[in-house]
Amino acid sequence: MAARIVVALACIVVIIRLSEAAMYKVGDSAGWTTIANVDYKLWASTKTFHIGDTVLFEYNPQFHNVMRVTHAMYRSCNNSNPISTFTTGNDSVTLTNHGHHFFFCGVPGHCQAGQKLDLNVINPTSSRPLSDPPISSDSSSPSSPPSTTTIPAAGVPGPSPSHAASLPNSAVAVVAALVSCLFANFAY
Ligand SMILES: [Cu+2]
Repeated sequence: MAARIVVALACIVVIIRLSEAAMYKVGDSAGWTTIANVDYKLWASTKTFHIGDTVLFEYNPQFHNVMRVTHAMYRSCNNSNPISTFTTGNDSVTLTNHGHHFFFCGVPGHCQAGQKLDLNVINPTSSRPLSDPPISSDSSSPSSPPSTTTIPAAGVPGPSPSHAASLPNSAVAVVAALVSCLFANFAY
């Protein structure tokens, strides 16, 4: 009985967080570019990303693109086999799972020039009271999981590179969370 209440409370917390999903424009006013010398690592470190949040890449598609890649590809700026590629110049990506999410511009030289982004989405189930503050661990931290290639865009049909997909996506996320929470509750 008590377990059910705990699960139900956890569900409520998760759902409230999902319903407060935020949209972040990568690089703020500079957008996704090489010419403004934006420190995307610094940019990401000033934010706390939650599941359901959306990041928006705004750029001139004549000069840039967005590739979602694994940690290994990110480190080596290897653009040969991206997980997904976005090319519209106005690409929003909804963060559907916790852990690190790696992106860079696939135009030769741009990743090396710093047009790369490592987002860490915090794990809602591991938020403990005060014991360890949510440090925005950098990509080189030894505590990062070995291969966080958990990028199956949970339940969302396709890596929709569409604009204005943020609202429906977060709505889907909320419904999915509700269903899975109810499921978990009944499984007890
Ligand atoms: Cu570029």
